[in-house]
Amino acid sequence: MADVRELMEKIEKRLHWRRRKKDGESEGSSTHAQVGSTGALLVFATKVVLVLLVVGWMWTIATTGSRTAGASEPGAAAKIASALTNTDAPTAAFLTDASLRALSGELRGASGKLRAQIKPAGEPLATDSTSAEGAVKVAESDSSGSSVAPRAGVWKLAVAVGNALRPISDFSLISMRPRSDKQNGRLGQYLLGSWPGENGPVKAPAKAPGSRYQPPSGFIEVTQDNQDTRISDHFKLRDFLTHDQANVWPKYLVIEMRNVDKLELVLSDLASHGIDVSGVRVMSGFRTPQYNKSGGDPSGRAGLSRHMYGDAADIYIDNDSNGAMDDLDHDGRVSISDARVILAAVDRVETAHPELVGGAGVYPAESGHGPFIHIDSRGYHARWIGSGGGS
Ligand SMILES: [Ca+2]
Ligand SMILES: [Ca+2]
Repeated sequence: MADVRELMEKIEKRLHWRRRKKDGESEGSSTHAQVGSTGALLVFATKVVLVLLVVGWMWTIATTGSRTAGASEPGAAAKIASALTNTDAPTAAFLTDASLRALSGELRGASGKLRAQIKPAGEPLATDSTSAEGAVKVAESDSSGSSVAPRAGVWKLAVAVGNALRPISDFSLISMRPRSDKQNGRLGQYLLGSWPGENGPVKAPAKAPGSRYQPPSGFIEVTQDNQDTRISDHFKLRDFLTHDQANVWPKYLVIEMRNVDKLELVLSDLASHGIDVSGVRVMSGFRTPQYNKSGGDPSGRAGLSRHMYGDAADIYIDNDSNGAMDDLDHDGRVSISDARVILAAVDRVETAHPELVGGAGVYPAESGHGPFIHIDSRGYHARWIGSGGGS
């Protein structure tokens, strides 16, 4: 029982740390913070009741075998099982729900809003999500219980404690096709082209971290069936596809979750400043080298565009669904100054998260699009006022 108490204390500490971090982000109004935490408590209480009903039996069934088999040396599964069979049922429910969140929490990024992890097929799953209390594993079909990313596709993950697997809801493991599958610039029928460095040296900026200009290690295979996979609270796979080869499937995509985390942090920051971000749109996410070089309108595109490396996005906020940026600063017109409202949020996020530093460029409206902002996480600070299609 002392072990269970120790486990719970550990989990509680981690949860409190996360909560403090959240409260710190929304310091502006104490009334707000109180209302927010009361709301969160209510939601949490509701979750505990639901979890008590749904999860209780899952754990009990899944851990019964290991309890009887390993009675001499009680492992983590047996500890949790004994907590579940304890008469103090709400505590047991809290333990299972809390341990799940503590173990899967790191996967959700600094924003807490990521819903996918992207790995080349065959690579081990994140080791920082493994701890004494359990591990994150694949939770599907023939790969169930594996600690390695399966063949290319979208998979479910689970937290494993002993023999018990509990699926992580709203979260996907996306396994990529390796870059070596690309032949003559193509994967299947889809044309990607060649990255700088694949056929010669790259002149990467000296201040950039070396790895940022390496060709990508793999590609996400996007099908008509999986394109709506959510990778974070506000974004789906399809939002980042290159706008070309409309009739070719599967398509292929590079996404660095680092930048998706940054985008979600920017949206959270804007929301905390009273801006409705529900209508956020990605104008341009990933661009194949082929498209970056020659497709569409290439004006204003950099030879080493971050869009080719999957850590850049051109976004705007369009809550009135007219296809263009809204009047975010309420000056009565839509202009580049509305993109600057988002830029201010990017500045605040980079100050709070220096590891996500990168480029930001604001663009005015032109024929074909309204104002927008380019946001990337290239690893060094860059700012510009743009024209054309973004870099
Ligand atoms: Ca609009
Ligand atoms: Ca305005």
